[in-house]
Amino acid sequence: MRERTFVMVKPDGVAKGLTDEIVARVERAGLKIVSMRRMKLDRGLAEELYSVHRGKDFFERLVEHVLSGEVVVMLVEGELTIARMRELSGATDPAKAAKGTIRGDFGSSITENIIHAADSAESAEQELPLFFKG
Ligand code: FUP
Repeated sequence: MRERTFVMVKPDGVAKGLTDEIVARVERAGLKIVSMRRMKLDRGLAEELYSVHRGKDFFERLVEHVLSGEVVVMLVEGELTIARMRELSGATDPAKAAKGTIRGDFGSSITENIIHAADSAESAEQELPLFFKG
């Protein structure tokens, strides 16, 4: 099933110079980056992106992290893209993420875990329009 999903290289990933590496991994997985943009989030957008986590103890830390520098947002398309981007990303906590995954290879903590990838079709539908029109 052809799907679209939302992916974001977080500020720690951009700062570590990992954008090209992540683009290469996504493309090698046979997925297509339809659109990509480097940008700085504002607080409203960051809080909307993570609105499902509002009220949790890590919410403020998470928002502060994604506001701490530039991010690279991507619209990614392909067969089973949502599941495949989650596989490429690895477990949320880099300490638990498998080697060969983006978080397992490069993440330093559960907050500084390099990449965001929508976790379901519903999340992708909510997140994509925040960043990409049409
Ligand atoms: P994921 O979908 O893998 O990004 O993970 P979650 O939706 O559970 O969490 C979203 C983001 O919240 C994670 F990328 C990192 C952050 N987070 C924390 O900082 N602390 C936690 O205990 C859990 C999540």
